[in-house]
Amino acid sequence: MKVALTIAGSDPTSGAGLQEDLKVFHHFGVYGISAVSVLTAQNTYEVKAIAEIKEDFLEEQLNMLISDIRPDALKTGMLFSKRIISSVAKIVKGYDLQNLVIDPVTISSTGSSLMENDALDVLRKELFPIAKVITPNIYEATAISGINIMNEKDMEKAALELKKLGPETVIITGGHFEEVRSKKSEVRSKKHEKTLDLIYDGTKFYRLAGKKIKGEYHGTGCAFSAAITACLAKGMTVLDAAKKAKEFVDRAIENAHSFGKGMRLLNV
Ligand code: PXL
Repeated sequence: MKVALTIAGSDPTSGAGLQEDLKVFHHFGVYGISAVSVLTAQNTYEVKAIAEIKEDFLEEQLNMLISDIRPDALKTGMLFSKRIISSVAKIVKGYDLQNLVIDPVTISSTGSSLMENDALDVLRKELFPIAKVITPNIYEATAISGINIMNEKDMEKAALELKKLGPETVIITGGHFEEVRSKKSEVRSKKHEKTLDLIYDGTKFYRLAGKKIKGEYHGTGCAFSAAITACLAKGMTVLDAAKKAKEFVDRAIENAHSFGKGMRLLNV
């Protein structure tokens, strides 16, 4: 059996973070292991508090784990601070870990900041160059590339900029795409009810289109990047992994749970 590692924050709802990642790994028949980068106190409508894990302790978790069990692929989720990001980069390089998927988590679906202001630059400089895949959504891609994404052309421009930072493949997920566009043009026509994920590997653009499923969902980015990680652990190409991950997340959204008062939780 293949092994995948998640280095991510704890989300007590299990709707995102390492709890969700482990469920996704299991779904794909991959054995999941985890290291906690940060703790959150949250429910389906609010992130109330964030407690940092000391970077030395994160390194201790990772050294204990990886010196014993070597993952076939790994992903990072909410890393929160530049200290944590630097520790992760040191470990990935030190053990020469392959198949690193970075979900550059910066903001929660409920609108809370999940990253310190000065951390984005460290993520760019230290982690992106060693990544197999990065999976920003439109908001994250905008924040990281500096290109305000309002349409498909901007998405391409942002992908070109992000590729320059060193990852092998850039995947910009466009689940929020038509909201940005509709807000701008103040129209919500049927034509806008779609999603688009743009994949750029340095030579070609690939597009994964889907239909927008109404509602507010928590943890879609985590599930997508975890599914890609599991598929890479199993030896798939990035393109096949992305297709499988998209199908999986779409199904999990369609069958989402309404356990709490806020966002719906994916059925992974
Ligand atoms: O969905 C992004 C995310 C990732 N990781 C943790 C989170 C969230 C969103 O709330 O709490 C731990």
